Amino acid sequence: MLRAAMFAAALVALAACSKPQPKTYQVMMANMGFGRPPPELHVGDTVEFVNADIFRHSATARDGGFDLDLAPKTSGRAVLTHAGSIEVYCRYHPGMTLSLAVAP
Ligand SMILES: [Cu+2]
Repeated sequence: MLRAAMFAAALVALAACSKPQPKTYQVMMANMGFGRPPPELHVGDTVEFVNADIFRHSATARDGGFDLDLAPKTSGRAVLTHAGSIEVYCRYHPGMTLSLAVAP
């Protein structure tokens, strides 16, 4: 019984090792705009939006994947759940846009 449990635990550990570890990337929001998108994003990674501006902004995915409402000097996180191009905008300032390219 204990042996089987240990074997199962080893399998889980192996599976965890074979996949790249998810990473967290920051995207700044300042001067009424989004900063540079991270150059390399994969499914499972987290994007932390940091509102360094003096205005309230949102980081809203057009596909409905996430919608972060960020007061000045706050931040919020979104986990990337699918591959593809994610278009992001600010609900308060529709001219603020960002495109995230997410690899599988
Ligand atoms: Cu805004």
